[in-house]
Amino acid sequence: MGFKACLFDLDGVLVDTAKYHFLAWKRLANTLDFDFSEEMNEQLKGVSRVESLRKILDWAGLQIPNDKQNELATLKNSWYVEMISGMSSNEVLPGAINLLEELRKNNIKIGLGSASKNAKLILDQTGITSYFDALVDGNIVRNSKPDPEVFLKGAELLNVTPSNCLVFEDASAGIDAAISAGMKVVGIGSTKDLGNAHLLVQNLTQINLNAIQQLF
Ligand code: B16
Ligand code: MG
Repeated sequence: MGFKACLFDLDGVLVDTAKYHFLAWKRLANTLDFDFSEEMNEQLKGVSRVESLRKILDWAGLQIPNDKQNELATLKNSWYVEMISGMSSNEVLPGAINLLEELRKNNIKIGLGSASKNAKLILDQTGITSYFDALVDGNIVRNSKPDPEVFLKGAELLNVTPSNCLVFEDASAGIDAAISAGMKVVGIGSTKDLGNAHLLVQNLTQINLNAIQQLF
């Protein structure tokens, strides 16, 4: 009984890909004569690609048919993929490797629960794929966070009961998803939007197995 598995969100928890999403969305917005800000980018954390585009078009007051929307999302993704293809192990966020190592040494299962369809490329580029026993990403799930599907699927693939899982998340929708899944959740980042988490830390250097076990 008790703690058996960890499920990690990717962007904002293990790597900082938000800066690449920002550059690619800004470039796309500029082609539409719209200026995309860092504040807007913050609101796209954990939100899927299509939903992100819809929000941007909304902010810009633009109505664009669905087939053209797909074209725009594909164009943004091509710029984004170009940037993340240059990522390396230096871009793994502080504390991540130590924690993954500690979990593995203690036979805790490790899964990924990300909205990104590019998750596998990012894990491969940064050299951390082999830590994971299961990968659940935007190619597998139908319902975006705050729906619990991404984490429930992770628990299922790891063969662990949801109540024995701990999620690491930087987005409020992801924290709500973890809670709906019946899991414990550690929020990563500022206290502002993450108040529902069972524990809040600034980054993964501030957490270890001992602190995790006290949540169960
Ligand atoms: P892609 P996460 C999310 O990653 C990002 O936070 C979000 O900004 C992005 O729109 C989403 O992935 C989809 O990414 O365009 O690569 O499919 O935080 O869920 O790991
Ligand atoms: Mg995230």
